[in-house]
Amino acid sequence: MQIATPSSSFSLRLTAVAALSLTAAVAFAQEVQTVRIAHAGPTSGGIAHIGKDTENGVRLAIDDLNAQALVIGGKTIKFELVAEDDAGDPRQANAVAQKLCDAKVAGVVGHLQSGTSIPASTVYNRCGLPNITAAATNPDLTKPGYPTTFRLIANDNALGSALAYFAHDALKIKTVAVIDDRTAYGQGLVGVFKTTAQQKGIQVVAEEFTTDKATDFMAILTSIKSKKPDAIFYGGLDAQAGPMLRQMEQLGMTGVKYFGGDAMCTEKLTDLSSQAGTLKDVTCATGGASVQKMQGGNAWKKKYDARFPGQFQIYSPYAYDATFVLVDAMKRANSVNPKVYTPFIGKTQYKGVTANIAFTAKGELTTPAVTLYNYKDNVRAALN
Ligand code: ABU
Repeated sequence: MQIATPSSSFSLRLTAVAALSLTAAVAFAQEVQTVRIAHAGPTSGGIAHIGKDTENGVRLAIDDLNAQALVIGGKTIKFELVAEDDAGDPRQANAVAQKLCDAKVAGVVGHLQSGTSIPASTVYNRCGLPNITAAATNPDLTKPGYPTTFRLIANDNALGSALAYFAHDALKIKTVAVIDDRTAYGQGLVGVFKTTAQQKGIQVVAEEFTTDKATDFMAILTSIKSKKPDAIFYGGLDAQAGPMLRQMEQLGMTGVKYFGGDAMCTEKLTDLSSQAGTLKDVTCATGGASVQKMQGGNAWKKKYDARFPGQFQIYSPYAYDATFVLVDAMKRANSVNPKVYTPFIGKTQYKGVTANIAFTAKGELTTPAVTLYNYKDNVRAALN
């Protein structure tokens, strides 16, 4: 039997203390902190398919981030999605924004529409919560220069003028009728298109409006038809553009060129128009590269399609990158506290799926891209 001498008992005690501290250190390193990132957008209503696609982008990013078991501020971070539906309604968006401020989430990807993003951005700025939109394109969003607001896509100045140049230079359009849906997006986009088109010598022969809830466009289309424009420019969503294209076909307006921005430039426009013959007259613009031309696009799309079959629309890769941009700033700040990490977002140099991402002082992309699409054989196809 071995008897412990005073010195061996001392060394046993030391070993026990060392083992205890090691256990504590391991426990400390493994302490898990849950960090909630929100997506806010319309996941109900007429463009729920676009809202869900965007939310899917955040969900996929959170899965990929959790697989990395990131350590920030000495803790292993488990990211969690908080999904909020603003129903595309500015008042509900304000309520959602206040709820997310009160819930102290770490960051927001959203909102999707300009009419919701603009008022919500003021709420987020008040509570110091960073918000990155992957979709809203009205230039007014970044005009206040809130340090909390960022946009990961080209804005309507780029989309509207690219479409006006294409209409004039490529399609030799001489006359156009414009229609907007009375939203911040629709009115803003039509405004940019109209100004640029007129500068190029295109004559605006009719100006009409509808709403983002309308389904019947026969009256305004009949009025426009009587003016015989070469083209119609629509500032609005695919939920209206689809039925409008179908009604144009019913009125014998096949051959009239039809232009619009990113919110109607979806894969679902084909179904929403019931594969109308007028679909072949559509040219629309989105604020980024096509997925096929994005630096990480093809591999990313494969992963997205495997996880969310048949749900891809437009903005999910931008929402995916927006989530990573928030977390990249957290990593550089070594903090998940919005007060600490928000200033790091402005200094982003992030190689994303969509592009190399960096922001201007106002929170716009430094090098935004624009892609034009048409619908060849009822399938959306990039022109550039
Ligand atoms: N940019 C398309 C989404 C609609 C919007 O900006 O309101």
